[in-house]
Amino acid sequence: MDEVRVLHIADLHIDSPMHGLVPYDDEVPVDVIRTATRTALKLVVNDAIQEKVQLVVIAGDLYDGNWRDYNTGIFVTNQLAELNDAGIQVAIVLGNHDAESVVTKQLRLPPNTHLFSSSRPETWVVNEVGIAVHGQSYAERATFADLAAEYPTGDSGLINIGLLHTCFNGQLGHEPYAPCTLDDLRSKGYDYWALGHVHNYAVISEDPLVVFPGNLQGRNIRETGPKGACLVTFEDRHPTVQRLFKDVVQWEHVQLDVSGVTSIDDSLDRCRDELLRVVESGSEVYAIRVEFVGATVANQALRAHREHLSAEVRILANNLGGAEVWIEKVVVSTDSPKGQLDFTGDGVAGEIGRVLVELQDDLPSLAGTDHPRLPELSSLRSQLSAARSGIGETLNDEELSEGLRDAAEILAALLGGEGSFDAN
Ligand SMILES: [Mn+2]
Repeated sequence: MDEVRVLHIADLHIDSPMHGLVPYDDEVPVDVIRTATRTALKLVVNDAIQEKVQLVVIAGDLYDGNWRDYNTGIFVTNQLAELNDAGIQVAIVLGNHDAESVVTKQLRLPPNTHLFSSSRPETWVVNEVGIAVHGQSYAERATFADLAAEYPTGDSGLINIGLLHTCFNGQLGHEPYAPCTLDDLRSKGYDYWALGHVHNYAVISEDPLVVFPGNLQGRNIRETGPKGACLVTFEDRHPTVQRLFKDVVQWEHVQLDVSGVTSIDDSLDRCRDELLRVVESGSEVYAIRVEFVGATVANQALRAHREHLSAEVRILANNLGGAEVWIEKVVVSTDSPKGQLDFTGDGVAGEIGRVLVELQDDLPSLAGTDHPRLPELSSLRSQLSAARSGIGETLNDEELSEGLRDAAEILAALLGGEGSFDAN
């Protein structure tokens, strides 16, 4: 049998919003970032045509949710039609984000595209290339059944591909949908399992080859690093996988260790060096969160001047040679050199400090409970919100926790005579 080439993609989330995209300056590549999920699909369709693959398999979450309007569907259908014109077949299963009950609008699919049923597992045979694709779509977003268990066993005369949107054994993160075990998958006798749902690239097993390609384009700070498709080449039914990086915007969470620095200036110098190192990885556009970590005497200054720091980092990021960079957020998670906050004093300040630390520690467990501190927390949240944003937006738990920590650090510095609040 000749070589057979299949392109495996998943979790495209076409037209998903890019979380927190704030255009703070004309230089921010807002349009590139906003349309990145679409551009990544266009690039991968071009690749499929260039690489002369015979089949493209899409393992769920092609869409991010119900289409806001028909434009989303028109775009995707046109891309499928380009593959059709090139003689490339396409197999699609629906996942939790684009389950049958979630995406209510529909457009006719081109003749090359097979969308799998959500009511039972199906086998679709691509006769021209001798491939059987086995799959089932999600009917509902919350699909907890072990779908793979009901898939048919493979046809020994064909290359068998299992197409499945699954959390696998549930230990890789992500919502616990359509769980399965490696034994389930192995028992079907397939040559390749094309999985989707987990947004990081992962090879679950070599024999049979079971792969999550990860998403095609990262969409938020939890989806970092290079993203892309998997090109699967079958020689005598034996598959090998090659990753093709197709993302347009690469997300990076830079944890910048500023241990030992003595000023904001020094911290910024270190930040510039680190950003330069990150943008050397070869992408053209980056979305970066900078988090300052480590124990430093500048801790209290960094916390007291968060907005100033954020502006300085954004200026640094705009002068990094070739790459275009959007700084998604600047986070201060530094500590004072002595480590633990010390509020052992009997006075009013000691009491306030202890309450601030306690509230911060309890914050994750406070949501929606009748914890005795809840009224104080609500009051603090609204006052900090007013002070911080000035535009009436309520701080979320993460921002509130940062605010409480800032207050405790600054109070500790005042009590301990750690220094002044000079930015430099
Ligand atoms: Mn999913």
